[in-house]
Amino acid sequence: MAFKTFSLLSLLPAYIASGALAQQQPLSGTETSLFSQVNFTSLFAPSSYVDHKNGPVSTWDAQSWGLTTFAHTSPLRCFGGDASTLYDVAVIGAPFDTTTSYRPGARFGPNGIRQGSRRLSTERTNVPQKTRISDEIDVVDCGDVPMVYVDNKVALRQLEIANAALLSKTASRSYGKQSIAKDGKFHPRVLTLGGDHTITLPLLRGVAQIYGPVSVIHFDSHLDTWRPKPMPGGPWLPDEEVPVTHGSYFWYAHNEGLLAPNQSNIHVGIRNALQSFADEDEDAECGFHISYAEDIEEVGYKGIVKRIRDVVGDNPVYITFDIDAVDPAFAPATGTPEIGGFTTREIKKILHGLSGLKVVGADIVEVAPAYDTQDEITQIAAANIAWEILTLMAMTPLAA
Ligand SMILES: [Mn+2]
Repeated sequence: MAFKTFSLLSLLPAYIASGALAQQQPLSGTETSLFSQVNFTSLFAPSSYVDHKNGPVSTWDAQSWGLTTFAHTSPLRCFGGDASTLYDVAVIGAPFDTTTSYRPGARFGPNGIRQGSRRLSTERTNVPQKTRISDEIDVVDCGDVPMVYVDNKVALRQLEIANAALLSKTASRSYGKQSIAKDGKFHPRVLTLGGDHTITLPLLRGVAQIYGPVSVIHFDSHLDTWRPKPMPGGPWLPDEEVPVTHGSYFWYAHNEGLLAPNQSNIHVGIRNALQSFADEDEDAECGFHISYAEDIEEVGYKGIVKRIRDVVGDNPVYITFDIDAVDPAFAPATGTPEIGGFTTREIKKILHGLSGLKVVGADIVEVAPAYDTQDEITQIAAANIAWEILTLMAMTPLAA
């Protein structure tokens, strides 16, 4: 203790001599002199969003104004005044949770994940990946897609239309090459903050429209390929249609031809109880391999990464991440928690192992902030996972 005091004091003369203290003297006649000397309009003016192709675009700026966007990306009115601005990745929120089978609340997931991302920035370097997102791609936050909360069908269509509109735009970068898109052009990629897992169905429809069927890497503790059937909770009225839910959307995706053929899709982190082993057979019929949560002990993260890469090959990849893939100790705030999941450290290692894959789109879903701890542990985990996925997008352009 004494040693510390001594060493600090010994620095004081040099500190005073440097004039550092003098600069901290209170200003005399404060307000008057400040207002006459400082141009506050320029001092506090939002720094511009820099569109890679066209240069600065005047817009809001999260860093200056404290508006909470994902990882301090620039907020953009993607369907309004800024519709002509170019970007490479659009972050959107999908505030929807009315097909949840257990705990609702994921409609507040987009806000929660943005809140959890306040210490992240696309301008900071991802050290293990040796990548700074902002060096490679222009990322903006388009805010939340309006999704009505009184009619699931309408809400999901709203998301489908908004996603398709964003995907059909032209990306900021083109690399002087052909892209892997069906039309050979470079389109923005969309990273969606959910929302319950049903949102992946309309999102995949948009992706398939641009790229054709894609290999899905599905992080989850649940299969989500269940055949649509009346859900528990009471007798189903015989004349009512059975709606899509967050447990059946992949069954629809397979039936609509949105998933890459030849068993080139994979679940990672599965550990839920089944109705029967027939569930696994039906899952395989939807084109999926299963990597169980226990694999982290059996084959380690390297074994899981190898299995994923073997399954998806060179296909375009869509990553959909249910936060319940992570253990409830690290991510308790979710609709259907299952014990025995991954640690956040294991998840990072697995995601780092996916570098080089062509990630055409991604979502992170089932974050229900109302069940989170006061320290926002789930929201912070989800935000960091989304940031890792953005890094994967930054590392690998969609060039053919
Ligand atoms: Mn799940």
